[in-house]
Amino acid sequence: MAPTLYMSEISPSCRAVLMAAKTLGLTLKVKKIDLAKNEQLTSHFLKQINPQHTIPTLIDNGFVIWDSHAIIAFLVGKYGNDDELYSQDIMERALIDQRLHFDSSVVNNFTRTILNPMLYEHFNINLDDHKVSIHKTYALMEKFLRSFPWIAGRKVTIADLSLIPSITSLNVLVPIDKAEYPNLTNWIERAEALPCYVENKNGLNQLRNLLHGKCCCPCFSLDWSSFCVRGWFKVLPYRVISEKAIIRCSDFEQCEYRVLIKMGKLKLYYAQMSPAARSSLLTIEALGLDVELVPINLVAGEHLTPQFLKKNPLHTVPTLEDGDFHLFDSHAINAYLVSKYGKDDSLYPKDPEKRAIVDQRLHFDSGIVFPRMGAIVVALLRGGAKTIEKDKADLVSQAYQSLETLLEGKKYVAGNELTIADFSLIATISSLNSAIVPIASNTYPRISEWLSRMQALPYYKTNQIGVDQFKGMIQSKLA
Ligand SMILES: N[C@@H](CCC(=O)N[C@@H](CS)C(=O)NCC(=O)O)C(=O)O
Repeated sequence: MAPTLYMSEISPSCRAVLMAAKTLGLTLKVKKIDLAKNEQLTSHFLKQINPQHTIPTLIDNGFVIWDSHAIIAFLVGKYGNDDELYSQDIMERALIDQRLHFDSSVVNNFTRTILNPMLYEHFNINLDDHKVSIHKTYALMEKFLRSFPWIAGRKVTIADLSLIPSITSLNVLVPIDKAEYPNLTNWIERAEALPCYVENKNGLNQLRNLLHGKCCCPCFSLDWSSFCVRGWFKVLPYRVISEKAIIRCSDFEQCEYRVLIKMGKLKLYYAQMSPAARSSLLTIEALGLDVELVPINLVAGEHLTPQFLKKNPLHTVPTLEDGDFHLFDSHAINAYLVSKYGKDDSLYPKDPEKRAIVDQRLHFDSGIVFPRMGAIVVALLRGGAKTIEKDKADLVSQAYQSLETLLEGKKYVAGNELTIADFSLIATISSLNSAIVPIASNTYPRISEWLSRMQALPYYKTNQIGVDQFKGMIQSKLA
């Protein structure tokens, strides 16, 4: 029986799944969900389909999975004929994963904070507030595409299929200038020539038409000044220097980057206080790996030095160095470490259904929980806020509610086995619990039990040390 996809063509994430299915030659039974009518919030949808009430959600022979990235990886694993779209090569896959989490945590946030409020919540958005962040995202894409025609190398991968709908939707809001972003423009043109692009085209046109009445960008004739400031999220500022650290070859026709990667001792650039870095520390401990830990002082700006930017243009910790291979994004790093150095696959199972659930939880952290925490931390640290805004705290509580539901009948977040999804989520959730929105055991009994279970791990201390530092920092900013 064909898998069922709950979707709306207007949503970039749903279009990504449609493009993947088309590429795989897979027919899906499509059930349209109208977000404007809150059809994702009916008790049937919440109880039977997806308690996190997001689309796309896929049901395949009784197996339910949501998050477009997790769905696409699952479909390729189950229905793909070879590893074309999602290479089995550990390094190639790590790069694809990194781009997927870039989509999840950076690009998709524009959907959540600009498009969805405009379309469904009737918020007036001043695009001027977001233009700098959007241009930084375009600039990063431009760098990613400097050496290769596709976003993770020479071939189309699921990272392209995820990013094409997100970026082309952003292009409707803030047009991409060919002179400023030639690589990005060429990539979009290449994407438009793909047979699967038809699955993006229809929804993109619908989005364009819908926004026509609501949007204030220069491609429409409406007046900017009629839109007031709204929107709680700002993408962390970043500067782009070079992608050389990841891809050393500028001529993709002549050279396979994997050949150029020399192996050496593993190094992790980290900050103990950083939840993302702590998830990698937990993974390293669980795998018993010998890794040189290099502390990066974020307050002193050590992540903004030219040397560090060469390793990671997004200047985030953690960043992994494995010989000449550099990888950022904790979720991608943790998956890479287990795939490459794990004695078995228990922390990141190879079984397609189990892996899809772990992937979905990883994207729940990178796309939902972590950015909600980030919005609060940025307001306190850089915005001069002295209190935690109620709207932002409520979003954290909503994420707790989702996690509480996800933990039903499970010891760990993705089932009864410990996985890297536990490491990502414990690092973020324990930080939130310590100083931002405390978790009451009577409201969230399952989360509380899971926290205790995680605290009992022999190597949990590495997280606790950072949580205590994080708590001290947050408390020092609160009035
Ligand atoms: N999705 C990324 C997020 C990493 C991240 O934002 N790290 C923060 C510390 S928690 C950071 O390095 N901030 C410094 C900056 O962005 O300049 C991951 O999982 O690694």
